[in-house]
Amino acid sequence: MTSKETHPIPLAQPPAKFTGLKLGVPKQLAAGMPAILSTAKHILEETEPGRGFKTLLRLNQKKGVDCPGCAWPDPDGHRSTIAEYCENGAKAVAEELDKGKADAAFFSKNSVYELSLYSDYEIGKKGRLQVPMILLPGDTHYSPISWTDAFELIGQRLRNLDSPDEAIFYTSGRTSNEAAFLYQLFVRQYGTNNLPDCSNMCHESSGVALTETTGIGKGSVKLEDFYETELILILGQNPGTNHPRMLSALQKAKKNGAQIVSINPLKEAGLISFANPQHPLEMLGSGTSLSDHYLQVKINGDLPLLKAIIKILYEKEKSNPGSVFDLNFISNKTKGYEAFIASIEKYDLEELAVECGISMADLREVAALVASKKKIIACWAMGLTQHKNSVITIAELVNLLLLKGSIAKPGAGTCPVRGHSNVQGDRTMGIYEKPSVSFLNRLEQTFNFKAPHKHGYDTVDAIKAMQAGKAKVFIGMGGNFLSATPDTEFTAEGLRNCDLTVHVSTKLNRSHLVHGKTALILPCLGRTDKDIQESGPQFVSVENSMGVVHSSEGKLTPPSEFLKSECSIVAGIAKATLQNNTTVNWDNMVSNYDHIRDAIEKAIPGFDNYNEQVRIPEGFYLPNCAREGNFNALDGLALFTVNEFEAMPLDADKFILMSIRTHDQFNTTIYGLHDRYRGIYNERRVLLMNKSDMEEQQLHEGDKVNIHSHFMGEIRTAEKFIIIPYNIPKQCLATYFPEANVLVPINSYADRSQTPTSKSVIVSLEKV
Ligand SMILES: Nc1nc2c(c(=O)[nH]1)N[C@H]1C(S)=C(S)[C@@H](COP(=O)(O)OP(=O)(O)OC[C@H]3O[C@@H](n4cnc5c(=O)[nH]c(N)nc54)[C@H](O)[C@@H]3O)O[C@H]1N2
Ligand SMILES: Nc1nc2c(c(=O)[nH]1)N[C@H]1C(S)=C(S)[C@@H](COP(=O)(O)OP(=O)(O)OC[C@H]3O[C@@H](n4cnc5c(=O)[nH]c(N)nc54)[C@H](O)[C@@H]3O)O[C@H]1N2
Ligand SMILES: [Mo]
Repeated sequence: MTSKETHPIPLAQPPAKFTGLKLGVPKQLAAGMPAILSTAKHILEETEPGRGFKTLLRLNQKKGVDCPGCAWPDPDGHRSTIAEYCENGAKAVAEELDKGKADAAFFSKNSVYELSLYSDYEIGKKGRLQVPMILLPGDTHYSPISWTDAFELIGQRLRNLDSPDEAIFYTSGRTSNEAAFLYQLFVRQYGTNNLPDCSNMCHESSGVALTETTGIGKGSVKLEDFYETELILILGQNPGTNHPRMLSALQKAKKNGAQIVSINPLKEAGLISFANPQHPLEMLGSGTSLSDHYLQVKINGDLPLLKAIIKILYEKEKSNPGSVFDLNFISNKTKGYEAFIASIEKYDLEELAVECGISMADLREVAALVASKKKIIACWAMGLTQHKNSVITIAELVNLLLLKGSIAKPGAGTCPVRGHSNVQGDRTMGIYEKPSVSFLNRLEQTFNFKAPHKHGYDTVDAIKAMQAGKAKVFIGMGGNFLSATPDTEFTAEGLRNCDLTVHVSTKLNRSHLVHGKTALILPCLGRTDKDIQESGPQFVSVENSMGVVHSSEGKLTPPSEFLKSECSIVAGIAKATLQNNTTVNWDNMVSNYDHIRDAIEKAIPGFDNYNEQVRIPEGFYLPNCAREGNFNALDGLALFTVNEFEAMPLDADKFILMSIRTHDQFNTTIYGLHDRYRGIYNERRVLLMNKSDMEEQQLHEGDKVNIHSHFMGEIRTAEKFIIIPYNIPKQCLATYFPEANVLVPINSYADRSQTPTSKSVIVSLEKV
């Protein structure tokens, strides 16, 4: 093996290499036949077809396996007899059933530096991890280690820290309720609340805004509400790619008479029309048209847009009180109305229209539609949550719903569409750096110990602590911390500073390659794998985007006999770390996951008779005060909030850049190189730009540019992107993450939620 001196430091960013762009035409229709072909291709190429198709048939079925893709709910009643899966769910399964093996021989052939030269797409194709691996100081290659030694090493390092607050325990959103509960219990028995998670980068802004206004950080709608609603607003979300099963719900809503308004800088195919692959006859036609109005808002123009609509509604309401607003609801169920209305008066409609980039005529049309409807659902995702002012934008959306009495009644409410399949459940289980006192009290009573009450680091603070040498051990329960987080090179410095980095993972990713002085990779079972413990086969449970908790059971033989479940890995680390200083019988918990669920029932409200209820095939709903309309966390009344809009003018040579997902990726996992719906093939290093901006900048299709981001006098650069003319508002740009993360400054995050501003990066371009 070569020594460290001859080996450069592994790369934190994928190499800036082009793969051969082919341009097509952006699509007007989502799913259809190409989706079916793409599903079959991924399953056939990446899995042994028997295993692949067998799993697809059980995906999202009652008592089946929860799709490791997104958190969109499954129908409570009838489920398609073919399968409740989508093209991208199939890709997620294919990824997990990868035929390859990243085994000890693979790691001995490839040094960590050599692996870092691969693209993220290539890294992801190296197969499932097989055995625990360790990288000691000075090593260039990972080598195998036994589970016992790995746990001992972690335990010893954690015990030797000056304070438990020098360790960070990250969670991604695939971790089951059972594993998440054990994990946070271990971390709190160890003595810290340093539990950052992917939610910090995702829907944190929604959680903050909804808790403040409706008393619960979750959405209020059920899937059935889509079938009786009159109007659906979809802001900052690309469901055709990221929540494809949502399109079936939108289609059903349309068939039942609902209208849809989409608010998005890009014309996304999945918001235009949809041919349901579950209904073969639809494949022949042009599909169901979805959006009745499409507002191509400027990036981060949603707050002025919402204010403009509210202002128009208020004008109508003033001339005929009660004709637009639900005055009964406002007076019985809310507070803060007067102050809110007073604040709206001072905005100038024309100025708001300019700021959001939508014509007065379009704003008036959409406002008239909103005025005429009583049951409205608002859906949103990352296009709303990843800006500096995200929390107030979402709070303004809640204001709009409150004015219309469109919350806590059938067919209406808030719908933040969650990302990872169990990100919501992980939070319910206590994966949170700022736990409430009541949560901690119940945990303490259940387990008879004193939990730390001081709040811990969220994702941004965790990175800063590592970079500053204040945190020394990083443990990741799933995820790809390096590539998912902002400011890639800064985060890399933080991880490299650590004495120990540990990743519990299914597949190789770049976070394993940019490592602490000692590094461990602990390979775990995935969703589709059979999990056998002392008492026999186990199932786990998850909570979807609408608060339904249900079971998920993998049935396939795991790809290696050495894999452990996340639950048993947590228990192994906990025992080695806490030794006798624990009130939990970890072996007993893991021997039968019913024991973990019994503990959850005692510690967390809403899980009465958990073991019984979780065995109901369709699962059960958790209580939701906003859905029930009692807003009890807020003295019974939902809150109108005053959200000031301040224009943030851009210099003429600057642009606002959003980093988004292609159709062929799941976050940092790159399934393929196409973005089919946007007509972009075989290339990820692209920059979508308005044609007239291109002319002004004297740029042409195919030109290559470096992107520089500008923040408080600091400049960061992402190299080599190909310009593509695209239908996008002026001064707005789009590219893909994780490549763009190097541009997102560590200190640029949403007020109050600290979510990195991945959708509003101020940049300039340099032709190369
Ligand atoms: N196949 C697949 N499924 C996934 C994922 C995946 O990567 N792949 N990721 C999962 C996760 S963790 C999440 S959080 C979700 C993400 O789901 P999305 O939020 O749909 O994902 P993004 O690609 O970030 O898309 C953001 C959308 O918002 C728009 N947008 C950007 N900025 C603005 C703005 O300022 N205003 C408005 N109105 N719109 C804006 C973009 O044009 C884009 O359509 O998907 C989940 N599901
Ligand atoms: N610029 C920019 N950055 C973003 C975003 C953006 O829109 N723009 N989106 C943000 C969002 S919404 C999110 S949620 C985060 C995502 O951040 P993360 O959740 O940290 O990232 P993922 O890419 O989902 O993690 C993928 C890795 O998880 C591991 N894995 C997969 N399945 C399992 C499993 O069952 N168990 C375990 N233990 N490991 C598993 C695999 O090793 C895989 O490599 O990224 C954020 N970063
Ligand atoms: Mo997410």
